[in-house]
Amino acid sequence: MEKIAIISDVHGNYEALKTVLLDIEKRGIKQIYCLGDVIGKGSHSNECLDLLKNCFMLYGNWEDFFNNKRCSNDLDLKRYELLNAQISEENKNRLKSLPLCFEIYISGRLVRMFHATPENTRENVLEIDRIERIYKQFLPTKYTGTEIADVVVYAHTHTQNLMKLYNRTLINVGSVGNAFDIIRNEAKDGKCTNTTNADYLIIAGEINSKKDSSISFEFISLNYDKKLELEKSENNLEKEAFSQELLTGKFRNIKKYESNFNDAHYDIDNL
Ligand SMILES: [Mn+2]
Repeated sequence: MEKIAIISDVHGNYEALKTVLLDIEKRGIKQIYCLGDVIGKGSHSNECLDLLKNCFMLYGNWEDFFNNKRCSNDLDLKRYELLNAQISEENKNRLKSLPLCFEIYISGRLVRMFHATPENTRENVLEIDRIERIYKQFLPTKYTGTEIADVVVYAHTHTQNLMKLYNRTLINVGSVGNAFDIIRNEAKDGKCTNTTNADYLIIAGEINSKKDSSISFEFISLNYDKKLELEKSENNLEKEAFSQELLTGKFRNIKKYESNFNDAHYDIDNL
């Protein structure tokens, strides 16, 4: 039985990433996959890219934003300029060649990984969405292979989740450096401690094997030094909003969970 680690949404949070990488190393896991959004929001985008030099990386919405300078307002432009000043030429070149999707067989299952959906890096799929919308996560697109996936591993919404659907498995690995809740229901929500940790996923099974055998998924949630990370966060345009997210686990544009939330999710920005 081999193990792989899947991380995502580091968002320039150096302390969180260091804590996660140390944990992965302690467990003797050699292979790490990163599902994108290494950069942006936090202050240490370049340092995080350096730490992930030997890690397989996919494209997230923040890499897409930076590569293609997708600025639609003043804040975007400032964010772009700050990243442009922080990121080394070598790392900029690396960001240009990231794939959107990755597929691997583990214990006979086709495991497909991407940042948000098999079609783009910025659409939000949440556990409260309609079932057919969630099911679309398994379907092939022009960016993927031609099969329906058995297991889909994605991220983008910064919250860990595992769901079995039509005998398939959908997993959100959560976020290493910017874990939070997009939605909260004050009457129903439990403790929020978990949403301020550094989160990632481990899969154990026969890697690169099409033969059916055992597979398991393990969520890891690690405490890390948030205060130190924030102390070292100079030159950050969004320090206040980012601090609030790190310390309280509340997304800056948090929505109250309403029954009609399904129709509003396209509006969420800053993920
Ligand atoms: Mn993100």
